[in-house]
Amino acid sequence: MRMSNFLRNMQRPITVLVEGNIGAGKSLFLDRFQGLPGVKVLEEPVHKWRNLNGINLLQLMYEDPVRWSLTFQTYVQLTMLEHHVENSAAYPVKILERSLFSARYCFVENLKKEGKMQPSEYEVLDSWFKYITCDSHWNLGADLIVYLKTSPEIAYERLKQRNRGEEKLISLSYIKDLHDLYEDWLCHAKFPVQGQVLTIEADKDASLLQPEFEHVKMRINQMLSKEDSSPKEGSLHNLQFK
Ligand code: TTP
Ligand code: MG
Repeated sequence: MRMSNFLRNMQRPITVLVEGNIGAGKSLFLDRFQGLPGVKVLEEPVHKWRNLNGINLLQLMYEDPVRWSLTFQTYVQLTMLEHHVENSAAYPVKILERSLFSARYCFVENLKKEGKMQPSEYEVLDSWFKYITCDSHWNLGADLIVYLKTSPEIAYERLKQRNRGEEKLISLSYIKDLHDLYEDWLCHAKFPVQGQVLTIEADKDASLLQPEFEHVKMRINQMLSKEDSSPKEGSLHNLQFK
């Protein structure tokens, strides 16, 4: 069997992407899934972006995006791919913070629009993206996209409060532009959408999102039950979150 066919035919766990603007509360929402049986939670690899053999690519990108955005987004694309394909055979459910898709449709798109990424750089990155995500290579789809939707002002307020050093240079208009691209992708389907979208109004405090969390668990349970009626090899039967 050719390698590409082998990879395409590999079983993929039920895959949930948690998406939303910077400061939307993705990490806090993801924390709720930690420790659930059969669930692999993969947080966004920001620590790698801040320390690649001692180099802080995130900092370089914010300080001088014209010079560093291609380098940074190339590394983001690699680390996101690592998460998508991480072998989690023991887990029937995998939950990712962000994805290859938001990196491409929101961040890279925005850098190009702002003129911070050259058309030549954008095309090279996009060629890699197309190669990676094209059906014949990896099985990278998703079953559910949980979109934590915030107003840009609230997301901006949160990131100011959390005070991550590299993000001091972020402006409200940058957050607004990212918000519009998220809306273009997940509400208006201006880019391909990989799975069902569940939108959660996330302006309220993260501590108040328990009902929404229960709803996501219920949706995952429904998907697991469907699988049990035609079980995939390696899937756990009767896995129900309580
Ligand atoms: P965020 O997605 O903002 O992660 P977060 O943990 O800050 O979000 P939340 O509060 O919702 O948990 O990503 C971290 C940083 O990386 C942020 O400054 C934005 C930046 N980034 C890019 O510049 N390009 C990209 O493609 C991605 C995915 C992130
Ligand atoms: Mg986070």
